[in-house]
Amino acid sequence: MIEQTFERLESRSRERIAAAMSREELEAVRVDVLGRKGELARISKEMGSLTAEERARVGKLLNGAKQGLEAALEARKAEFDRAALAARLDAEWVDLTLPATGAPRGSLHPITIIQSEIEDLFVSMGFTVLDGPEVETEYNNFDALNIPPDHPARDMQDTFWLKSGQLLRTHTSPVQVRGMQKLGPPLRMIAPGRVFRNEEVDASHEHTFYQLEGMMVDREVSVGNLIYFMKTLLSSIFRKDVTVRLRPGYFPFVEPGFELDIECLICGGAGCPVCKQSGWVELLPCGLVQPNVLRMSGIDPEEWNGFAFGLGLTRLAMMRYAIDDIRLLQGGDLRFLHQF
Ligand code: FA5
Repeated sequence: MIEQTFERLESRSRERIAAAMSREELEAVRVDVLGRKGELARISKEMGSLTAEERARVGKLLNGAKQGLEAALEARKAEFDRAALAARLDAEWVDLTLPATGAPRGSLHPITIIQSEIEDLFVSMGFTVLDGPEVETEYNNFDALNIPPDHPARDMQDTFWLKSGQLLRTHTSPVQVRGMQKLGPPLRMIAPGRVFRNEEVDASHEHTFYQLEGMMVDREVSVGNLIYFMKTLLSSIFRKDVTVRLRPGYFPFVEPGFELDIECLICGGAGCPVCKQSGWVELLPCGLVQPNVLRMSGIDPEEWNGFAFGLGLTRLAMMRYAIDDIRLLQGGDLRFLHQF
């Protein structure tokens, strides 16, 4: 009986559909049963030899079987889809109630920390913070500081010259010149910034480093005033007594000029590569402003005088944090920088 043939075919196929464990196995069942060379197609081909009445009966059975099996295949496929989705949701599960991990936070560079501390201190004492360009004129960097062309003091600082005839400032002292012209007397200013020298790099020398210039112009400024401000600066940065020594220093723009050295805090004065085994670190050259320097910037030295200093900010950072190699400061190593 043809009906039984269909029934057997359908129930066998349904068993195979239920037993299929993957989309591939399911597809293989579909090809075997419903494909162009499948079992239903074979029956359909044989219908040509039937009578019209039989053909109508078999055709109906054929369509019924086809629709029933197609639905069973779709249902099984949907089961696979649901299982796949459930597995994916399980694997990609995210607990939205967990606290966020947050973006990694940066930290301030040690030189930035010290610079802003010194700025706050001097602002509290009535000083203005000035900025100057890193590309300077020869006049501001040298001439106006009483260092005329051919003066041997020009060789004290190896200069990077630009094709334009300008230069990369070798110190922050040109901002003194700009400050005197901009503010006029009396004035109190500081100017932190980056300076450049064509120098051999070692544990305590960089070609690019930071200084912080300071200047006060008023009536009857004394070396006593200068020493007071320098002491205040050092005790505020180190928050403890540090041993310093003052010795004569030569700079054409100050007279008298001093070198204020600090006992090396890396080795405690015993000698190391940072202090070049001397136990002392040159930190804070200073002095009373040379009258010519005032005059060249339009200030009458008969009426006004002043002091100036040029703090080695990079070296100060090294002393404060006991950093034993200047190259670490600009090396960009985050493991180093994250300590501050
Ligand atoms: C000057 O640059 C003067 N303009 C300072 C000054 C200003 C004197 C006002 C008087 C009045 P000097 O070349 O010594 O001076 O440099 C000042 C400080 O910068 C030094 O004491 C030192 O701490 C730092 N310094 C100098 N060269 C380097 C370098 N290559 N690397 C790191 N720090 C340096």
